[in-house]
Amino acid sequence: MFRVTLISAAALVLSGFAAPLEPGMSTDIASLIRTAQAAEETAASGVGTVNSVGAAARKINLTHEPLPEIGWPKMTMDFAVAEGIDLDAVAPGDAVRFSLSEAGDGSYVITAIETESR
Ligand SMILES: [Cu+2]
Repeated sequence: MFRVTLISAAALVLSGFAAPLEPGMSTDIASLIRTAQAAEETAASGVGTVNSVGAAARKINLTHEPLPEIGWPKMTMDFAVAEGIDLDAVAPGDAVRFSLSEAGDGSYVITAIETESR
């Protein structure tokens, strides 16, 4: 929902105001567009196994298979999870398929996750 809202806001800005990303464009608008573009792009998708879920902290620990799109080997690590992702739907031991987007500070955030049928 967060992602859709941002993209809609950016689309509104692009269609309703001056040409996009012109010099002199308000920093707020430029930053809104960059945020929407970042949220839109899936940097990598992969599969892994859930080790732990921190629903309150919106973190999940996964052992993921290699992610060739971003050059990562198989590893075990914590991920931040985007707003709107239901962490009650996953539990330790689940095999999952997930998507990542770059958070803008060089880290990656999970923007989609679902259990794999097996
Ligand atoms: Cu990793």
